[in-house]
Amino acid sequence: MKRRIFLASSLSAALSGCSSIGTKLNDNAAFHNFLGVSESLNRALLGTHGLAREYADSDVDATFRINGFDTPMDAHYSRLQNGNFRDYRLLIDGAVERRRAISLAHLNDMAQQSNITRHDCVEGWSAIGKFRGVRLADVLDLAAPKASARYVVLHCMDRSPEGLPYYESLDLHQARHPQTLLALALNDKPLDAAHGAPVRLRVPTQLGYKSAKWVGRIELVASYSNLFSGHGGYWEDQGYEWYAGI
Ligand SMILES: Nc1nc2c(c(=O)[nH]1)N[C@H]1C(S)=C(S)[C@@H](COP(=O)(O)O)O[C@H]1N2
Ligand SMILES: [Mo]
Repeated sequence: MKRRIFLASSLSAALSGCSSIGTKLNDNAAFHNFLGVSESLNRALLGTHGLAREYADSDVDATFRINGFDTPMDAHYSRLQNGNFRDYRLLIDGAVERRRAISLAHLNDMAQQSNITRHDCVEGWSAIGKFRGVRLADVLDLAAPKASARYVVLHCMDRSPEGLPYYESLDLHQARHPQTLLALALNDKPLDAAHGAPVRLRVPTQLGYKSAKWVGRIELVASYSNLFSGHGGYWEDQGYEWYAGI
């Protein structure tokens, strides 16, 4: 535990922030080595099958920092937001038996699950928040992934300053982890726009950048190598680790 905190703060010293380090990272072999060491250490210390620690209500941080790209401001997102997300549909497609387009009302009617967990950003800050939503596993069941499906790709509604869409991926094991949620609420309030309204991923066993905000589409794939730059996520395409376990 101590060692993990040390690693996180060393990372923060090495980095200036998620949104400004993309190009620097690719050239930085020392950083890559360091990240490799911290990855294997973290896996050795905590394993990949355990549960993230859950906290008490009294541990919840008063403010949950906002990080990453700006809230989408395009016509599509603005229209959804102005209509209180009544017209939002979570699309599930790719290697599934049943393509789905699921409304927010439907997601809110499904069995809800909460966890109070710590979000760890690779920049070296953490925040404890209470997330409520549906298990990603339950949502996947609605679409019935085919046997060929190995990864769950989350396509987001925001873009980087260069115009690249944000996306992330999990393998089916992480996607079906009992604490992995499609979160609809943070600290007992519906997600606000800056924290990813109306639906964000919350995966407390992995670093913050895996917890994709503003999720619009979930695609089941056999491999993510054909998507974007082929590394399974926006930050992964800039040189970050894909697994990113904590
Ligand atoms: N769609 C999208 N999801 C994202 C990001 C982003 O820029 N776009 N940033 C990631 C990073 S680096 C972090 S630390 C968290 C921040 O979530 P928060 O704003 O709720 O703290 O969202 C993650 N998910
Ligand atoms: Mo982050």
